[in-house]
Amino acid sequence: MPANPLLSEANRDYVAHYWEHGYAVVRGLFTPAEMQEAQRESRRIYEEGLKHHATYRDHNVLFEILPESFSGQRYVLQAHWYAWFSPLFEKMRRDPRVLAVMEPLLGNDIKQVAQQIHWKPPGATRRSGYRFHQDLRFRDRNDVYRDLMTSYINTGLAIDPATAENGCLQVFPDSHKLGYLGLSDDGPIMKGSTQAHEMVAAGLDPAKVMNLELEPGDLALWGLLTVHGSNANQSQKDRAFAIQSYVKASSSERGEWAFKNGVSTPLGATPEICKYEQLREKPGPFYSDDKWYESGT
Ligand SMILES: O=C(O)CCC(=O)C(=O)O
Ligand SMILES: [Fe+2]
Repeated sequence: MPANPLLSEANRDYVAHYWEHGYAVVRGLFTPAEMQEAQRESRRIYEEGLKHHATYRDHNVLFEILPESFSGQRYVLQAHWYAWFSPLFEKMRRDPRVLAVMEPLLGNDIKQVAQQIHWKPPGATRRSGYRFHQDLRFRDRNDVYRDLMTSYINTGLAIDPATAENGCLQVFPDSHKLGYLGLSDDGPIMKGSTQAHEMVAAGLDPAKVMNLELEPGDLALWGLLTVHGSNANQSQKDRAFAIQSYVKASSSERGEWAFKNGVSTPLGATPEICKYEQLREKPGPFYSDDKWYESGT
């Protein structure tokens, strides 16, 4: 394949790495200046989320709120599909550099099925970790998604520096070769932590876990079968991480177009079904009364 001029030489073996190990990191996809702007925009989105007393949904837009009744202060843990009110992130989701990364894996007809910022506000420690899981858990396991590793790719763009201390993404290299393991299928992933015996029972060696420490602008990639998670934030620095999931358009009826025949494609007039099938019957806006964060440790 001809070298892609949008990717630096150091970044050109990520495709082989993804195949071999189930994840990859592309360094410096966006510039420091662009990321400073993205950090400001991420804070603006956070402030927007803080206006909601509880988890809020309007079509694909969602703010996941940890309310003051639980933590003494209100925190925003996630925002979904902010492209609907953030022109900056609407453009970044379909930036030509994203196509350059995705094209060797997904081709050039690509839809996006998730867009989420995950914050780990220092005061929200008890609910800022993600137990180990495979993202296949979140998808219908029918034939909407075929050829798992190259019909669907998850990407995580570091907005803030992601470190071991503030709960960077962690992966089990090569775990995509093990099939679906059912990790954390017993409850919410944003609660508690995966115990070593659970990893061992699933055939994983806890010593093999890898921290993906990232600078702003670095992009991590992982597949539907790659075991990953992250620790709670143990530092005083937040970790804004922008997760975007891309699919080969021919293998998914869902999603918003990102690249149509290689052409960057803006959001249309109305939202498409992405993650939540309920979008059709219950588009919102509404507040959720799910208090998933309350029980347990
Ligand atoms: O934000 C993270 O560290 C991981 C999130 C994740 O894996 C997920 O939401 O599926
Ligand atoms: Fe995940």
